[in-house]
Amino acid sequence: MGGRLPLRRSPEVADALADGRPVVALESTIISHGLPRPDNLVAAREFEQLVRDGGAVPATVAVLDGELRAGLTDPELERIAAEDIAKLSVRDLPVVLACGGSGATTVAATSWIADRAGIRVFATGGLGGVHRGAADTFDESADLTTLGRVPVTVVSAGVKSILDIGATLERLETLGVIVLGFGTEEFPSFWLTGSGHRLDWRVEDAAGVAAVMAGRDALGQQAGIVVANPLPQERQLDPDIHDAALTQALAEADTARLSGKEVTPFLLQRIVEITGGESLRVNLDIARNNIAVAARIAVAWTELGRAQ
Ligand code: PSU
Ligand code: MN
Repeated sequence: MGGRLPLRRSPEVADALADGRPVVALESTIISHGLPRPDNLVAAREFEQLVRDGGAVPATVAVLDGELRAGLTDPELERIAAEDIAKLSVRDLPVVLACGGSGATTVAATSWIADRAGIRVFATGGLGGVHRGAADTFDESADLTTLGRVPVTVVSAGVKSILDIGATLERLETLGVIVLGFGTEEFPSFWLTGSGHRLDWRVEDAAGVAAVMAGRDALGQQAGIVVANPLPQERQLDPDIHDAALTQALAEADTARLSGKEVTPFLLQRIVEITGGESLRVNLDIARNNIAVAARIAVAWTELGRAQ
């Protein structure tokens, strides 16, 4: 048993991979459930353009009609940005393949598909992690366990302070996921430049990340690399606005007794509403910043391949 994997790369992505040119995977749950409509479609297009501006080929990842996809057309991006698209994590993939379904992919599912497609570098906004109160609820994103098993390099601005950042870093350590501060020793907390949590390792540039990727491969390690890329302090969300919005959104999620995959989208949406869109401006800035760095890493990675 075990049939052919229904995985389709766009022609442009397939050509780039065959020629050893840089490709950056982009996550789609940030489009479907992480950003409000209609800004999300504008953002999805802009994210692809930013990868191109950085000299790489964009591969937005999703599942459409029972097929894993890496690289979407514009009408397909519209489908991801539309209402009612499912949020798919890794364990959902076999089920949607079986029933011919469609959905946007989380960091976990995107990592899995990118790896199957032969793509090594991937950009997102923020990772999922260990939720506050996880000691009671066991709510920990499958992003963490999946990154422990898939050798992709994901550029993010850390995890949001809606999560338990210290516990998230402990879990990444246990799972063997490499965490590199990109020009920083402090793990960022998404909207904020810092979090108070120190990192063991700092790299200065894309070539430094590519060198760690090469070392990981040479060792035969399977875990992923988290590149923690903070916004500069002058572009972060105002910390007072941040703290107030966070407190309110967490209290509302508690009252609403949410669980499972609804929790993260609820918190993200409420924080945009509570901050009157200010968090959205910063969110988009973060995604752009991460995509630019991911493109540089993808370029450095292909240059390293050619040098060997
Ligand atoms: N954090 C963000 N923005 C996002 C997400 C997380 O700052 O859009 C999305 C990502 O797709 C991530 C997912 O993989 O939420 C994690 O969801 P969960 O906690 O249900 O695993
Ligand atoms: Mn969860």
